Amino acid sequence: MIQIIGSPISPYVKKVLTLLLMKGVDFEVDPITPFFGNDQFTELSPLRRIPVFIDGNFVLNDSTVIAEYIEECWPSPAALPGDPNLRAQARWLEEYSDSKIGDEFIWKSFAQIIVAPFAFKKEPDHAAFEANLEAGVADVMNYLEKQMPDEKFLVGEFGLADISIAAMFRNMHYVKWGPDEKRWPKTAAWLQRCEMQPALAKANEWSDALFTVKPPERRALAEKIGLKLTTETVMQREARRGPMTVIG
Ligand SMILES: N[C@@H](CCC(=O)N[C@@H](CS)C(=O)NCC(=O)O)C(=O)O
Repeated sequence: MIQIIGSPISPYVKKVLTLLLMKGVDFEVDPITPFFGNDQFTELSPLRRIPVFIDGNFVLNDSTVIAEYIEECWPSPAALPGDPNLRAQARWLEEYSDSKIGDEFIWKSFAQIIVAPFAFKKEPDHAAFEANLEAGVADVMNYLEKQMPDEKFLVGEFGLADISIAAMFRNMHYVKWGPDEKRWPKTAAWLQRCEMQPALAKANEWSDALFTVKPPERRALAEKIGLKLTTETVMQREARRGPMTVIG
């Protein structure tokens, strides 16, 4: 049985869960927040980041590496286009999402407002968050609006580029921000279409439910909402910074 370590609230975990759901692959989840991982988590994830993919003794890190592996093992339905140019474009959009959108939506927004106060007892800087909505976040939105098609999805059928980027928007929803339909109409419409796709809708449903409780209670809630859990967890109670942590 495939195991995924990481809470569905993380957009990088959500990317992987959405792909597995879309391809009908069975999996179990250990829904931890990376800052609450124990020593075994460090063994499995040297950067102390989620997601981690485990299949027996085979362990993979990084959502992009995991997504490529999933695509190669379970090619249907395809998450990347067949045409090499379109495939490369989809990969670029995934990379833009993982790096630039992750920086603006996750580190400067979600992590500052939600994660830092809970995990590291650090007061959120609301002024910096608000200022960044008109700086880094608006830059991302202006770029995305130029990439958006009038209908359907970013690179043809619903796939990895859409999943990676749409997952990031859910974390902005948790800090009570959404795309202005007048300013970025194509992006707002595309996001609605993505969130109606069954696999992403299911992953968002799990994430929304888990977001209503604090990390220590998430495992119990995950079981109630129908996530298959791993028998063991790599969670501990005290928060720790990882080698890549940029908050706290
Ligand atoms: N490039 C990585 C990024 C993963 C990542 O940053 N995950 C966050 C959770 S949203 C994390 O584990 N952060 C912990 C840290 O950086 O200390 C991927 O695609 O998997």
